[in-house]
Amino acid sequence: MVKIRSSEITPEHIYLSRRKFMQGIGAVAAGSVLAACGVQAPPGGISNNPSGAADTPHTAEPGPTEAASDELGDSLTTYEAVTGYNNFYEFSIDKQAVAKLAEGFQTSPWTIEVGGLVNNPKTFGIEDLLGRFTQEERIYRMRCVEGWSMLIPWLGFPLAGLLKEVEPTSKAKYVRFETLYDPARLPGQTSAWYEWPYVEGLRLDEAMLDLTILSTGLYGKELLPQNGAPLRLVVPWKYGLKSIKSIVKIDLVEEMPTSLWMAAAPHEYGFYANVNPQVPHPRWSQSTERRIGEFGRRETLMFNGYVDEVAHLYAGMDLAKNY
Ligand SMILES: Nc1nc2c(c(=O)[nH]1)N[C@H]1C(S)=C(S)[C@@H](COP(=O)(O)O)O[C@H]1N2
Ligand SMILES: [Mo]
Repeated sequence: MVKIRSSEITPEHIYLSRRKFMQGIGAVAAGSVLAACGVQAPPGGISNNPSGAADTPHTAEPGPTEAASDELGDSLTTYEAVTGYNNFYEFSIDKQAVAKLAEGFQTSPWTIEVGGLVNNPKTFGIEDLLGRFTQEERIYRMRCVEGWSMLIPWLGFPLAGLLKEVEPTSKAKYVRFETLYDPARLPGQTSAWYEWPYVEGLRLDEAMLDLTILSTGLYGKELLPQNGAPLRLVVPWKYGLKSIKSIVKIDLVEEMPTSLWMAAAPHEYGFYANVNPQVPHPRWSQSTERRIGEFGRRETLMFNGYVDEVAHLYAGMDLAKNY
């Protein structure tokens, strides 16, 4: 069992921005409503559209987040860096080439099939999800397993809400996610180095945690293709590789899913991928990280600073073995 030093425990009052963006949108294209609501959301939250009626879409530049920092006092990573320095191997392994290559990637129409061990399997259009679940802002640290990190104001909704709708059966123990497989549109999928499509997984209790969200936007704007439009997972206490992009399929399963990274390099990547400064990657230390936009390196925090929220999930587990 890895000891958690008290210096690594986050402050009591975790600041999670919960500005509510929208509820029950009507027939208007989801993207424009999302953008419009980003502009109009009043400080302090609550839907700006309590009647549920569709607003006239606005095309004004979506407003940035009202908060400039996280609960640790660190500044948001710039929009330019968040949308210009990306890992998305379906487009390129060159982080600075992804955005350009992803330009024009069609994210509409888009459906997400949710099934497996559930009583109520359902296929959702992306606009159904935007209409059904209130989009909240969550300011989360993102720590890539490669040793760099960002602070990102996401828009999204808890995965738990979606899972409750499909009613997992008592046999369901894990959630398995799949990215779109379409080599014509995702040229990186022609590379034989990896087993496509990209797959990730969570234990059901990890998936049900309020911290775990499906994201549809960031910085008050619609998600861009390079960030995993139109729907990607965000699991902030785990290395960024768990936060799978451009999801088309979510299955409740009994067995632990094998992720793309577990299949590609089983000695380097396990199922959990929890951020842990005390468990090195076989080829490099994980004790520090480079926050994009900063000089020098900073200490990596246990569970990426979300100890209070998640440590109980791993009580009694050997985190060096269950990497
Ligand atoms: N489908 C898919 N999802 C993915 C990846 C990818 O290559 N393909 N890269 C992962 C990795 S390693 C990281 S660090 C994050 C990066 O997210 P960002 O580009 O939005 O910052 O996405 C994750 N999700
Ligand atoms: Mo990553």
